[in-house]
Amino acid sequence: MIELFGADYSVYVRSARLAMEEKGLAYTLTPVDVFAPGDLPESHLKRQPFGKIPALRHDDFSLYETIAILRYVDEAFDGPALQPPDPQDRARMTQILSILDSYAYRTLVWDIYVERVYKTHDGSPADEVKIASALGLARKIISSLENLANQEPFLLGSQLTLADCHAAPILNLFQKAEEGETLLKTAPKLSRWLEIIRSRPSFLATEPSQTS
Ligand SMILES: N[C@@H](CCC(=O)N[C@@H](CS)C(=O)NCC(=O)O)C(=O)O
Repeated sequence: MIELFGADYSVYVRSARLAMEEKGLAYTLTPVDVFAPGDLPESHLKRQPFGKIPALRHDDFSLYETIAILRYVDEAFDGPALQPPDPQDRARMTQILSILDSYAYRTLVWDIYVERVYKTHDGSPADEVKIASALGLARKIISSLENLANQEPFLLGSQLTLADCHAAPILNLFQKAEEGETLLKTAPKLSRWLEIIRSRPSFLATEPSQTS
């Protein structure tokens, strides 16, 4: 029995779900809304003391931190391997995961997508200063990922890996912002990859219930 705790709008939750979908695993998603007003339930803080999503339970084993969850999902279950056997390819995958966590999530999702698309839904103004200050780093992130992206169809070539699972939700949101759309036009390999990923059953099955 695999239970994931989190919300379908979360890019980190979607990364974990993409890996489970690609492995062909049955799991349940138990809703935890980290952005709901008020304190997070104690039960979630016991699972994830930092108050983030996702968290995973597999029988009596509990785990939090998305990269750990991604690796566990790949290594503990049957199904297609989501990590390359070659040490250099595996290092490349880990490098991409680290770039996504260290730089891309905050810059591309919070500083640009949330400001430009999510916050302005109800007519609130975007923080133009925040967006403008994020653009330099966004350019560096996109050009670095474009340089590291191998060849079609996936980021590391013929095998879909955890790097694809983690990059897809972040870059998918980023492209919805006009700045993201413009920047991704300068990255043909990433743009093509995003099209391929978006048409996969795993991506379609994890579409958030409220899309932007
Ligand atoms: N290091 C955590 C980060 C997860 C994360 O930041 N999740 C976001 C949702 S996409 C969250 O829970 N944010 C709530 C908050 O920052 O208060 C992981 O890898 O799982």
